[in-house]
Amino acid sequence: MAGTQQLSELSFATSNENKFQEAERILSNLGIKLNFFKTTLEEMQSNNLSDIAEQKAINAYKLVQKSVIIEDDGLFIDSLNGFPGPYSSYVYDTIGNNGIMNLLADSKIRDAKFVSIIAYCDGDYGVKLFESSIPGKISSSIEKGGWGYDPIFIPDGESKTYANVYDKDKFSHRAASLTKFSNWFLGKQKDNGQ
Ligand code: ITT
Repeated sequence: MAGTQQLSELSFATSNENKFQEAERILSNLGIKLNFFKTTLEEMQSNNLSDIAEQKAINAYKLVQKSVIIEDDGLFIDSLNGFPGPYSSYVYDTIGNNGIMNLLADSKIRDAKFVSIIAYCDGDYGVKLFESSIPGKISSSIEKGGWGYDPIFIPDGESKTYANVYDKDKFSHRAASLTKFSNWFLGKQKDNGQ
């Protein structure tokens, strides 16, 4: 349609609606329309987030059969030698934020980082990974609001957790990896004349 800018389109395969909603908002501001492909993807057991993300993207492409992204995240806590890291989803579903608080009860050192890997896959290109991480701290108590680990993760430079910061989408681990991805993806589309 004349005068209407066409958004580039692709799917995000995830079981996690919160992840999708944030990613949809972030990417629409960058000119990409994201479709929700709701599914629980098979995840390999590995200590390496990149390996998990790569395999997840291949599994997602088999299902979606079109350009697709997945995201794999991990909360890495320094004093726990990086735990829960690649096991963040399982740990959240089992011991949750209360369990993390208990593990850190005697710990003054509460440094942590949140890592996001976006993995893109299509039939021609194969898989490409985009990784970002945000340093921060585990709070001394569980705040109200947000989802997942939001109530216990304070990004550096902020006094509140992700659950209560003013605009998480502006600087989150997800925003950073999606920005890297969109730069590459929109450039690739331009090169292909789309
Ligand atoms: P998928 O279907 O996309 O795999 P998932 O929730 O299992 O969804 P991950 O394995 O990537 O996703 O997630 C690791 C854990 O970290 C999981 O418990 C998430 O809820 C949590 N998490 C990821 N990003 C978060 C964020 O921005 N804020 C709070 N918690 C987050």
